[in-house]
This record gives sequence, C-alpha cells and structure tokens, in this order.
Amino acid sequence: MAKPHTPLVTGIYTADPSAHVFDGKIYIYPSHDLGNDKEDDGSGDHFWMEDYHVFSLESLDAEAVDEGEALHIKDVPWASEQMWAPDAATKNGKYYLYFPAKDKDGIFRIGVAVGDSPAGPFTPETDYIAGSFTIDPAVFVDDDGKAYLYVGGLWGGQLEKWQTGEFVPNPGASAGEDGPQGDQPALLPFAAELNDDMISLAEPLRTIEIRDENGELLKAADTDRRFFEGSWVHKFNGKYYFSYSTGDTHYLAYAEGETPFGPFTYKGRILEPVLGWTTHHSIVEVDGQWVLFYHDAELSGGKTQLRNIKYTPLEIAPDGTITTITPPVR
Ligand code: FUB
Repeated sequence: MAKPHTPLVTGIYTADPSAHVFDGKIYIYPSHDLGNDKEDDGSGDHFWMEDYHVFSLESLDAEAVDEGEALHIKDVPWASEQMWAPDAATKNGKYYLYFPAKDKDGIFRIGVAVGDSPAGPFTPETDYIAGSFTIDPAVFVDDDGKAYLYVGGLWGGQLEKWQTGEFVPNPGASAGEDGPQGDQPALLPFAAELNDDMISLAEPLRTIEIRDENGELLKAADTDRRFFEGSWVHKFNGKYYFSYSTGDTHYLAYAEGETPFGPFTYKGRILEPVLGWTTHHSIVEVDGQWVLFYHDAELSGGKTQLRNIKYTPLEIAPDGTITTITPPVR
C-alpha cells in the first residue's frame, strides 16, 4: 500500500506515470527504467527502456498491481530503441497505448498499440503514427469525444532538430542547434487532433502557444517557465490546463486556456524540484479528488535514470489555481 509521496512500485524502476481511471479502476502507464552505463550528458541516452508494464490500483490507498509486460520493443517493427514516456486512452471499447521510440534512423517518433483491456497486452501498429515526431505523447479526450495528441521534448527529445519543419540532425549553432536564445520565443510543444480511429492524426502537428501575463510568448531565457517536455492536459470547470516540465530548472508548471489548442497563459508551478534530474507527471480526478502522479529517484538514491513513481493529492481552487506542492524528498 502506498501513501502519498512514497514509491508506488518497488519491484522495478518506473517513471513518467500517465494515470487514468478506466472502468472505475486506476491504471498507470509508466516508463520502465532499466538504465545503462552512459553518462548523463544531456542527450538522454542514459534513459534506457525496452518495454512497458501497466499497473492497476483499486483505489489510491490500495497496492499497485503489476499487470505484466504490456508491450516490448522487439514486437514493434519500426522501433530501434528507447521506449520513453507513454500514455493511454480509450474509445469505442478499445484501449490505445501511445509511446515514443527511436525509429531505425534514430529519430524519435510516436507509436500506438491497441488492446481490448486497459491492462494490455497491446498490439503495435506496423509503423509509427504518420506525421509524428519528438517524444512524450499525452492524449486528452474531451467531453465531446474528440481526442488530441500532445508531444514535445527539448534536448534528447529532439525538438531543436525540427525547427525548420523537417528533421535536421545537426542544425549547427547559427541555425539554433541549442534552440532559440535569450529574448527569442522558446520552442513550443505540438498537438493535433486524432482521427476517430485513434491511430492516425486528423491534421499535421501544430505548435501550442504558452504566453506570459502580457500575452507574449514565453522567452527562451525564461527557463523557470518555458516548456521543456512532459505535456499533460486536464479540464477543470470548462477550462483547459496544459501542464509540463521545465526540464533543466526541474519544475512542473501549468498554463490555462479556453480550447484544447490554447493559446495557454502561464499560471504557476505545480511541483517544486524532486530528488533526481527529471520529473514527469499526470493529473487525474479519482473519486472527486484531483491527484498528481509524478516520479523522483528516491529508490536509487538519486540516480537520474532509475526512477520511481509516486502520487499526491492536488488542491485545485474553483478558479483552477493549483496549490504548489513541495515534495518531502528532495
Ligand atoms: O523517461 C525518459 C524521458 O525522461 C521522458 O520521456 C521525459 O519526459 C523524462 O522524464
């Protein structure tokens, strides 16, 4: 049984928890951290994953049950390595697991696998989702049944390599190898509506704007607030909340908008830095209580590539303001 801010899973290393309530039960779709001996050099190459396990919980204070291996990279024809942060969605009685992995050319793409149960197993499509790129898929299904895919990640997530709309392996410093600088607008996450089949995009991915209190796009130098990776969308009192990790400044931040595509206005921080380099989250309502799922590196004593998932209740005011949480393990 896991209490708030304690590891939900101790048998394997888990990260990037995307949680959902399906059929009255909590399901968590995390990354399965295996780690490797590579240096943490900012490329993300030390985040090493080959499969996914789904975890189910009858309630928040119940034990997390490992439902077994739901998908392995050896069964994904187009993928070569690094199955990073996944998400899941349901429609028309089917369940969909969305996941990033590098294709045979070393380019991160988003794949989808389909199953009859939220616990899997999932059968992968033979190719990645056409038109997809970068990492950290999050799928939000609106009240009208329309589904949206959100993606994006700087550095190892390769967003800098897509600045021209094409994949440029080595853009070069003058072309913004490190992305925009200083007062230039920061790179943005992307989103697109999914077709009703849930396995293809209804339109090309488009950027999602995150603006400051003056309506200006957040600047590249504003690293405390600009998007880095780990998109998530929740809806509260008719408004849409886009939340994300600020990466190298280690915050979870959120922004508010009127539509699933924004534009979103920065509102504040959800979580202060955890033990480890990254955190990555999801926000879900469980029996009327909003809950934040996140990860840190408590079990491995701070090894950034060997993480463990946790949860904590989230306080959301009627106007959508989220009370910032300071994690007890830092
Ligand atoms: O787990 C690998 C990567 O680390 C994820 O895709 C990012 O969000 C970060 O958590």
